[in-house]
Amino acid sequence: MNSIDLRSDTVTWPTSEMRQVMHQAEVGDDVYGEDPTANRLEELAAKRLGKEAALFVSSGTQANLIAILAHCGRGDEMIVGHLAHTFINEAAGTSALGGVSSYVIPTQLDGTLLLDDIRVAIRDPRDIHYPTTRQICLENTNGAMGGLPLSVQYTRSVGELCSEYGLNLHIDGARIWNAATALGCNVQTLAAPADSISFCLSKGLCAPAGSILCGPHDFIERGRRLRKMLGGGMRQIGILAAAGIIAIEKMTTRLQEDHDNARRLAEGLSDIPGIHLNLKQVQTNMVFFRLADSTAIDATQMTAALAREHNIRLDVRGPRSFRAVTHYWITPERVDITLAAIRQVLESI
Ligand code: TLP
Repeated sequence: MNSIDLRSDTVTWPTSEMRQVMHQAEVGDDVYGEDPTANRLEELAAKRLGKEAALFVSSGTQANLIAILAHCGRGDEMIVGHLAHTFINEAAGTSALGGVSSYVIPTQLDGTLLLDDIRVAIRDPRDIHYPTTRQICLENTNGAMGGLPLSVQYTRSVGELCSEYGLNLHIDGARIWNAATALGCNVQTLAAPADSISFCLSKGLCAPAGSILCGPHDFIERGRRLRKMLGGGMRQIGILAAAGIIAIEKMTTRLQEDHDNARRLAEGLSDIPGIHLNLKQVQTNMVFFRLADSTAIDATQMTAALAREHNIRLDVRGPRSFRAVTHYWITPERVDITLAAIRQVLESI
């Protein structure tokens, strides 16, 4: 990777070990259930997440969509945070394709949804005016709120609320391994309160494509049909699944390095005049920061200068704000190069 690309962990290239196993992967037609490598990946994922079964799907968006369509029917409703990826970044697939209504409540600064807000949002099933509440969606880590991990205790409390009202809990766990790493807990413990959980192989875990959806056998069987309906039955996917196995076996155990690099970046940024950030918000692989109002350039001009002059890429998140995401290809040296470049751009204006 020649540029220093901090826009997201989705930009990660597969490792050389992944490329090797992809080359040698045993394959079959996965729509017939005959791809041995895809089957191995699904078994491994289900076991690691502590769920009965798993489904290999094309993307995090598809995993969430399948989960929601498998839990909810047309006219049903899910409760979701206003900054949840499922609500803002998935092209409204749940309403466009599933006729599922979203009851949107505020995502808090720590990425949680308030239990009181959830209670208010749950519809009275006896009132025929309302859609039927079926599901609550959580996101762990929360991508729009600094990549903050939701604790085991919080997740359990939402799980208990779901049991009380007979609702399903789906966790968009695109970065659940980052959450488990940051919290120092087993990923199974974080997944336990959820009826279903998705996670991405293609982000910090470096696989070139693919996500996993986990849950009970019958739910995954419904999901397999929905995946076909959505055009996601992909035949010889063992080539991709082989990289996914390395992602789970090898890449989930090294995420602390990415978190340490994010902290290194955040601490360095907080020393640069004209940059504001909240160090407490940096707990995983994301750093959200902003330019002081007095700075003569805005975020778009700053990223253009960094790209043009230093081959460094940042994600613009607002007129003066950015997101930087660390990952396998961002070493401590690359963090230091980035800090020096940002300092240089700001000093030159
Ligand atoms: N997130 C991407 C962008 O779409 C914003 C990113 O760069 O962070 N859930 C969460 C929490 C995500 O952050 C993402 C991707 C997804 C689901 C969707 O995954 P893909 O891109 O595989 O569909």
